Amino acid sequence: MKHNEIIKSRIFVFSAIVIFLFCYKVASGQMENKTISAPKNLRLEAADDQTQKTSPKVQPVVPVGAMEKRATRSEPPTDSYGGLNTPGRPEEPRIDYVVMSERAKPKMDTRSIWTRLKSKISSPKSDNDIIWYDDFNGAAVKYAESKGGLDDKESFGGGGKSMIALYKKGDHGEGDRKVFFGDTPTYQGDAVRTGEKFDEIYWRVYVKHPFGWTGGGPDKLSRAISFHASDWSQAIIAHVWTVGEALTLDPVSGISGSNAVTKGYNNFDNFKWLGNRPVSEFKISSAKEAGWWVSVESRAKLNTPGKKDGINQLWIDGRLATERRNLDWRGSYTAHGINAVFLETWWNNGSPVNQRRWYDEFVISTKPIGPAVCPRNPEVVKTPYRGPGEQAGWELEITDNPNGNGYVWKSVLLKSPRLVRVDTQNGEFSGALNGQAQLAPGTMYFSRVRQQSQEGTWSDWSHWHQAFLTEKEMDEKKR
Ligand SMILES: [Ca+2]
Repeated sequence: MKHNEIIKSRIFVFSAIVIFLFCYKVASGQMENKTISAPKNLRLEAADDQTQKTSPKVQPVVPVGAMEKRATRSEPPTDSYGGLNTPGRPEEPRIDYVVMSERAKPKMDTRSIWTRLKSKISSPKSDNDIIWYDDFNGAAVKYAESKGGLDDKESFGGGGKSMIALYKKGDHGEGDRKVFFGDTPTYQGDAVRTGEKFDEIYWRVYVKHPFGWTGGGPDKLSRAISFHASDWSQAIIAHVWTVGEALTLDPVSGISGSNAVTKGYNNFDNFKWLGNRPVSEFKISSAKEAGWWVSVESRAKLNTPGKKDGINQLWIDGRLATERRNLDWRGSYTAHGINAVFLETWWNNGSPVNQRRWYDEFVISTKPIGPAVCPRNPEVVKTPYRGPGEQAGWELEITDNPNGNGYVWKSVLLKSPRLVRVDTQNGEFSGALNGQAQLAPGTMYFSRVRQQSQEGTWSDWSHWHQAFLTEKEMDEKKR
């Protein structure tokens, strides 16, 4: 009996072990199944990654002379700020931006670079008017002073970055860039084009407000300055400021006779304000014009010493928006020219809400700059659809005469979400360009656009806007 009991207990133990092993195998099999099923995709991704490493994708060959035909540019996101799903008509759209010609982009004068490198090269190229250029796309453009960051989700022309003008509720704003040049008595070590004197400059920046922008315009956008002392005393200022939702010019003189009389920065007591006017008709900071990149170009021309012939002008979206003539900006003072330009964000009373706007394509030049230069078959990008349901299509027209009714190109009903190339596939050239396959060289054009909902309801046409220049023939030869 004792022997049998031992055998029985051994059988029991053996059976228990077998059952245990069986259960363990099933359990571990299930676990194995689990662990295999979860990382299956990861394994596939790894395999794909490996494939890409070993056999890179063959890039399509772009035919020589067909650089503008890169219409394969990917569509921009349909909406960065949330769509507007409301009944009724679609909102009146805008052209957000145009894609710039790479070869016609402004190039900073080599004198600027040489000055900064403190090189002794002494025969500067004299056919370049650009004192400063920054597309904020990440190239190392070093400012004497700067605050605030860059946004890689917004850039004029798509791709790249822009400067952020950041507003927290109740704050005056954060973000600035200060450029010193010519005969500046301050920041000489960080200045460009030192040893030169500038009595006239142009400066341009693209400005974009987001959909939903509120509170009107921040008071300060930019200013050109003639500093006359190293303590930042100003002889002349050309302010580009805001009134309500519009822009205005506010020129200031710190001169009496032939002497600069200011002491220190913003020495208001010794300023002669030449008048904060006129206000632009275009309301750049209105809700209606939010959502697209607008070109703002300014000009300051000091008066001939002793004469009242100074000029201050402002162009918005390619049109002269406001101007001052016959200014006595500097009396007969001649010791310093214009030697700094600041981009600014200051909002006197603070922003009513948390928000941001953007600056891009910043140029300072000795000659008129104008809006961005595009290939003669430009790629044009609409603002994201805002309206009931989905977008069914949209239409674009291009004109060289924004005050008339005619157009030189009209699109077919476009089905792409936002981007179109102005060519014979997507529309028809007419009027002065009848039978052509491209826009004319070296010409300024404007665009207007409308969009249609799924239900077939059209928005209003936008006004003529988003001015752009086409490449000159000399640009086209830079292939
Ligand atoms: Ca940019």
